[in-house]
Amino acid sequence: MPADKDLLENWWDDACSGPISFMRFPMSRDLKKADIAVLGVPYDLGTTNRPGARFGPRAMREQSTLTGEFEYGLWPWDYHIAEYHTVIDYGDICNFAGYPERMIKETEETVDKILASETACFAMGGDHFVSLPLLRSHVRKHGPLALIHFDAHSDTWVDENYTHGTMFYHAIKEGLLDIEHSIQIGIRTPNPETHGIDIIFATELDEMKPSEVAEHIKNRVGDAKAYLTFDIDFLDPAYAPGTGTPVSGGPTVMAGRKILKGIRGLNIVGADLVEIAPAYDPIGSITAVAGATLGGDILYLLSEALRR
Ligand SMILES: [Mn+2]
Repeated sequence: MPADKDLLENWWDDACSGPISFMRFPMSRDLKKADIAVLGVPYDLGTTNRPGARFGPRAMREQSTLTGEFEYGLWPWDYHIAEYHTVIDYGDICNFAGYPERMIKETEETVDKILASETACFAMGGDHFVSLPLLRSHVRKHGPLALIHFDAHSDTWVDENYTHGTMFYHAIKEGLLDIEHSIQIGIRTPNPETHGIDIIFATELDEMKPSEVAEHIKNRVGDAKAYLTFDIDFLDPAYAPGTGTPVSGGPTVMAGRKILKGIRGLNIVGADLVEIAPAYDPIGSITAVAGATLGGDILYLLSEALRR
């Protein structure tokens, strides 16, 4: 699709003014004109510890007015996505408070609709459980997907309950994952069963350069169609305290950004960023600033995959 010239020519100047949408992309549900849709899934009933990730999408949107204000795009990417693709902020899944099964249905139906119109989806959680309905829709469209999973937790606990620690066990059980090309990065909690997924533990990560981590991921994923999921608790709580289950000993925001930029070129067909619970940010919205920035990086990865 041609560049969104209208957007580039009418950019908001100030981060503190104007309507709030993700990176200033227009709020719209016109999928015919969109290459990528940003979708909020403000659900946190899967949380096992501190709740509050339902406010993640709103916090990411607000802080992204700064990351997305520049007509030149998000540094260090050297162009603006709008030069190549039309991005819309589709708004949120809603009408499910207190009804997890309704959230699952609404999310799958909405994402099925987005993907059916040849639009890619970047979702903002919400707790990490939302990745299960998101994955189901993407697999219906693309077939089983390699999982590129940034997290302090494996989220593959063998447990029939639906929580934010079990959804990738369910994804494996449902046959959604291309295990041979899947990888988890940053794990630093007990993980009794890997299910055959490759893992870069946080201790290993700390010994590696971000470029080495990126190479390792690229070698594992290869040319497989992939779904990228980024739990903000991948980062050390020094950079992301505003989250449900923080774990000390994680990487910096810069390491995360370098790894993401380092995997450009992978065939990433869908993505999410989850677990921002802004109420636990001590001051300055630091977790949401990190999430908005990393979310921008992920949009670039999706855009570059579309151009492959
Ligand atoms: Mn986690």
